[in-house]
Amino acid sequence: MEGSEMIKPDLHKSETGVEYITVGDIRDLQQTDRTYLFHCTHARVALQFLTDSLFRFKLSRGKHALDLTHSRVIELAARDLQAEVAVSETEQAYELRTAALVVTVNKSPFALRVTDLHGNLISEDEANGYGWTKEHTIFTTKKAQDENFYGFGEKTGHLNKKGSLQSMWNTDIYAPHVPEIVELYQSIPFFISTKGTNVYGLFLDNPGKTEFDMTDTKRYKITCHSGELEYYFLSGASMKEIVSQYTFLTGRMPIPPKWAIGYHQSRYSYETDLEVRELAANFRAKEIPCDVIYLDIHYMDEYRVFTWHPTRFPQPDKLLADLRADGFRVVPIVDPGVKKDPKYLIYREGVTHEHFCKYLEGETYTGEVWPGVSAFPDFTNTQTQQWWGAKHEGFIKSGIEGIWNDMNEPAIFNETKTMDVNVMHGNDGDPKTHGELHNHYGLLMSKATYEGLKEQMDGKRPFVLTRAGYSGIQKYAAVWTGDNRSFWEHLQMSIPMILNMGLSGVAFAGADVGGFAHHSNGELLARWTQAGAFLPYFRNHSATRIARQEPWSYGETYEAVIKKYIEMRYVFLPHLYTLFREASVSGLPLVRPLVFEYPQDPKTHNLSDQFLLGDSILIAPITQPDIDYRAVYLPAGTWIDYHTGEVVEGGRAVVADAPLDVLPMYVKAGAIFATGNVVQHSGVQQDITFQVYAGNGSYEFYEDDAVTFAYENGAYNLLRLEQRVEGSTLTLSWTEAHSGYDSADQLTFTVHHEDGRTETHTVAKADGQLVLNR
Ligand code: MIG
Repeated sequence: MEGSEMIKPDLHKSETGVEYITVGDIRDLQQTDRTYLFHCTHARVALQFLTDSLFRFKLSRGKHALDLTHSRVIELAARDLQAEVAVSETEQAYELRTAALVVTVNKSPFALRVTDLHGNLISEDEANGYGWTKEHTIFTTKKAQDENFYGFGEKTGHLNKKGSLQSMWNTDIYAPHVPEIVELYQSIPFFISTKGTNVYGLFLDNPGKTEFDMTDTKRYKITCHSGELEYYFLSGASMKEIVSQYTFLTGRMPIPPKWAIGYHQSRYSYETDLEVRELAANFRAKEIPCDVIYLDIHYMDEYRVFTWHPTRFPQPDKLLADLRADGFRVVPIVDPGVKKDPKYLIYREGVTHEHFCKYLEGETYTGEVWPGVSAFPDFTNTQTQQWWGAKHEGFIKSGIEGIWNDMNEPAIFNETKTMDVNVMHGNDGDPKTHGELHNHYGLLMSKATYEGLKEQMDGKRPFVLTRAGYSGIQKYAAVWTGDNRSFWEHLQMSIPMILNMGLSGVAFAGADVGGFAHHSNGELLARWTQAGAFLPYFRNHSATRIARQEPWSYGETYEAVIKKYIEMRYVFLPHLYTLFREASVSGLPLVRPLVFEYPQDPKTHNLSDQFLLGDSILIAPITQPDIDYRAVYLPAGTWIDYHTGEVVEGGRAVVADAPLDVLPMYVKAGAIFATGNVVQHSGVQQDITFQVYAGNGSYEFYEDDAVTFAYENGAYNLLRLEQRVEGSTLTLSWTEAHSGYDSADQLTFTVHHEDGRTETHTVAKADGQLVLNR
């Protein structure tokens, strides 16, 4: 007689007829200090609590021992944590209880159900939701029809990823970025789920190809093409808490040098010394602020990395010094491909010291990129990272402080657009195929670059810009969104893309302003500059053989508008810098979708044609041609039109006036933020004015020397300001929360009263208080 053993669901054929093996039932639970290890019919599963609200899940198929080493992207501080967990057992399940969560682990079949301490459901796996075929490991969890999903890094489409399909495989996509393109240059396998007040995050730590299918109404499915299933489950009371935990796990960005957050000008390519000098002179003559000029691939000698073209840039040191004296920094591009040329030192060293990616059999892998046949450094080895980092020595001696990493998916000119997935990576002694580690390549190149620069820059902060990346990229580089086009649709799309990157830990992101490929035009460039001025990374870049895109390219009317908004960038620079510092401490993004601050308001759940800078300045860019008005949704509260001072009650949509020179902006009553006078580059000291919008609120203003790491040793100021309105008075008070950097001993305030009046006062910092009539 056959018992019910025969119809157990742990070994069955999936709908496609492929053999699908599931984890099966729990046979035994073993607890070794911080790990709950479940021995199941066909697998072992480990659960580890890093904090009360954050646990790690790791599966090992078959009888393989579980490798519990954390991947390289998990921060050291997160690796050794352990929460207090109480375990109990019933006939059906084990229950793991912390001070924040209850994880019920069903025995037959193995499945997790996560609730809060009051039994409110946070997440629940499908029965037999963990399984694998020969090719894939699959994980399915229940979801609600009205569940929202955010994050996923650099993706096309709208803000809310519910109902979408996402795939993670760093890809160089030149074809227009459209919603059906699900793989771009970055892969951040992390999302935030929200449903009512229930919020959680899931980080799938897998650098191979992975897919997230949220299209089904009842469940979502995660597929890994390689590696063992490993994820971190993050719970918290708000999206803010989830982003904060995620960046605690994968790291936060250091404060960038201030010049890196100014206005940047690029082109593929400024081809000669003379062209660069003329460009710089033009900015200064026209008094359009600019901090950085980029050198794209033409500066190199036959595209050999770490070289200069002998006739186009005959005297790089002289050029860089002259530009520096005029307040400019120069950021050259560095691609990973090293030209195969036995006479070329970098190639020779790479081969001799085994720094290049190889096949298992020992042959160096080569692929075609700009320099022709090229070899690719194996950045998974620390020694290779160090070698590469050290190669920036010449640049640093010439005064370069920033590097632009491109083509680091890696992009290779062949059918698959990348490296052969069978190439091996040394991986510091734990060899893996390229297919298993693909999405780490760009991350590790930028790590090598950042660390190499930092080591050699004498205490100055390096700046790295990268195209490819993975979770944790925020520690090393800013990210730009690659080859967009000069389409209004791409201006539109860049906003949710950058917002979702911010929710995925990458606070320092931006798109090519004006559009990379395709001809731009004056109106598009003006509108794009308006939006870009308030997004974290602000660079105008355009492709070869298309219309020029410098601010003055489309006539005086447009130039004036573009200039006005680049100037606005500098007016807001002290505030932006403060927000960058906040992001470096908390991991929270500078620019936020409205849902981040107003999650209870359903109108915000997929709103991304407007965004918040910090928590109180609402920016509503124009993203269509020939429009001089638009609808702006103002969440509950009192808002002030930045341009007219008009007071508007929120909780509704308003129509904003937006002739070409107006970017609709609203400030929340109670806000305080720092502004500066217009300067031509960030190296000029600005006079600070605090803009105070009457109401109740507070602000923490940050300042330091803007370029060194001295702040790590306390050389910074943190001024805490607060305003209270009561009866007929507005009381403004401030204290120095930290004082380690020499700055002005007077403070200037411009107070914007509810009735539209403004008044400006300069007072001694030592006063600590200012009382005004409302
Ligand atoms: O395949 O270096 O996305 O910004 O200008 C083109 C030339 C290679 C792609 C980058 C773009 C850059 C271009 N690069």
